[in-house]
Formats: sequence, structure tokens, C-alpha cells
Amino acid sequence: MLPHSKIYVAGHNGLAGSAIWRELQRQGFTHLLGRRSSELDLAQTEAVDRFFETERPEYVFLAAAKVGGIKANNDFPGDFLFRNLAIQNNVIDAARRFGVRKLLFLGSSCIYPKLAPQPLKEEYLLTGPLEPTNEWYAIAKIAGIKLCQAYRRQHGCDFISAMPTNLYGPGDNYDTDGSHVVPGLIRRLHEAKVADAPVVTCWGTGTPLREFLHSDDLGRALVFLMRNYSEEQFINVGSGTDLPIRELAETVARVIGYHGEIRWDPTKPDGTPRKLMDSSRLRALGWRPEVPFEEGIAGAYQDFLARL
Ligand code: GFB
Repeated sequence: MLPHSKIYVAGHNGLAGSAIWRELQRQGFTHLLGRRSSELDLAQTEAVDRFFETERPEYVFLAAAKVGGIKANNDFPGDFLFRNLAIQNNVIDAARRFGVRKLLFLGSSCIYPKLAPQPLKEEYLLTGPLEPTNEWYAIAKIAGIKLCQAYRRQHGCDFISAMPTNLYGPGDNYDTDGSHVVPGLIRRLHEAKVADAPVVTCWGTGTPLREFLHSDDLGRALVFLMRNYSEEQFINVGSGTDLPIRELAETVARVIGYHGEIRWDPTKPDGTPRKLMDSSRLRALGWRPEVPFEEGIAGAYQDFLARL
């Protein structure tokens, strides 16, 4: 990529897309393209084609997707499967037909089998059944990986895929029901603090283990991959450490200054017991995560307060 290359970040307002955008700006790329979903519905083939025909982007980061936490995934399986297939099919195929030089497709750690050995290596894909709460999203993401690989084989397209672990950072969705656990807990515990509530109840048992990566670290990894990686094999992007959700809740409470009791509601789903990525392939290329966890959580809380 050259400083003036035309780069389209699909999903540039989302958690991942906005981090990619900031990193591209930081590295001096000047010709960035972004469209809000109200301006361009990526699920509409004709609209996507018109955009590619008019703008002719040279590089594409495909970070647009219908995303959500465990409850949203479980409640809206049809939307998660259909919208994601439509968005990625439209963008990846338009990128092929309109001569995009390189495309990076963003997947998710939930593509791996629910009970795969840990840490999760790239080669564990499709070796067992998926976690039921998010299999619809996972199936769409697996199809996206496969489409990039198939177009590389059949058409010689330089399309690559990266699988980030659970993300958090500025610009997250702080909705209580639809969001992921970090923004969900930030909101829940902040509201408990403001209300001076003696007890707050969180979902599940608190025992599942999750690995978290700050979106700024993801942005650095993805721009690095766009510049340095051109292989069929998709690649994991994780921080390398995980912690129980219970410990995450304690960290968020400490950052926020909530001193009440945290209780757990086991009638709510836990999801997969653990999904720690093996990111040694990416680390061998020279990338390292930089944001310390508690510092990152404190920054996310400041972002939440600023958006209140
Ligand atoms: O972040 P989360 O929704 O995603 O939930 P997953 C992680 C864990 O946190 C689960 C627990 O065990 C939840 O039960 N949890 C506790 C909460 N309190 C809360 C809360 O207030 N909100 C939320 N959301 N969780 C998602 C997938 O799975 O991960 C997506 O559904 C995607 O498809 C994403 O892959 C990265 O890690 O379980």
C-alpha cells in the first residue's frame, strides 16, 4: 500500500473498523473511503456494485458485519446468518470483479469447534461441532474464509482473512442486551454504582474463560497483515492470555469503583467454556499486542462516560 492508495474500510464506524481507520491515518494513509450503513447497505448487491464501480478502491478491509454478544447471537440466528453471508458475498465478489488489489476479511474466534483443544490453532477449523449460541454467525464467517481462499485459488485474488479474539475498546456497543461482555458489564456496573445498588447480577456462572484484545491492537495487527501477509491460510489475532468472566467483572468493578456484590445468574447461557487463540503464527511475523488489559478497560470506561 502506498500513502495515496485508495483504501476502503467497510464498517469504518464499528469497533474493529474504526480502529483500522485510526491506524491507517496514524501511518499516513490519506485516501480512505468509508460509508455509513445508512449511505450504503452492503447486503444489497446492486448498491455494492455501484459503489465499487464508482470508487474503484485498491485495498479493502472487510470489517462490516452484523455482530453482537451471546444473547443477540442466540436471539437472532437468521439475521446473523443471512446478513453476514449477504454482506461478505457482495463485498468479496465485487472486490474480485472490480479488480481490488488486496482484501482482508475479518472473522471471529467463534469459528472454532466448541470443545477444540486450547490454545486454538488455525488448523482446528472444521474439526468438530460449533458452540450452539453462535453457530449461525460462525457458519457465515467460515463461509467468508472459504470464499477468500476459493477466489485466491480460482481467480488469483490476493484475499486474506484474520480471526480476532473477543474485542473491546472505544466506540463499542454499550447496549445491555445486545452487546458483548465488556461493554455489557461496563454499563451494568456503572448503572449499579450510580444507583448505589448493593447487588448486581451478571449472566451465566462467571466461570467461562475469555481472551480479550483491545481494538487498537487489532487495528495495528490488521494493517500489518495487509502490508505483510499474502497467504491462503487465515491467521489468528489474540492477546495470548485469558481470564474467567468473574475476574473480568471484578476488574471492571475496580475500574468503575463499584463496591457492591456481584452475583451470577446460571439460567443465562455461558457459551463456549474457553476460547484462547494460539497467535504464534502472527507473533512470528513480528506483531505484539501493546495495550495492558486494565489500562484498556479504564480507557473503554472513559469512552462509555463520554458517550453517555
Ligand atoms: O461477550 P459475550 O457475549 O460473547 O459473552 P461470547 C462472554 C461471556 O460473558 C458469556 C458472560 O459467558 C456470558 O454469559 N456475561 C456475563 C455476559 N455478563 C454478561 C453481560 O452483561 N453481557 C454479555 N454479553 N455477556 C460471542 C459470540 O460469544 O463472542 C459472537 O456470540 C462473537 O458470535 C463474539 O464471536 C466474539 O464470547 O460468548
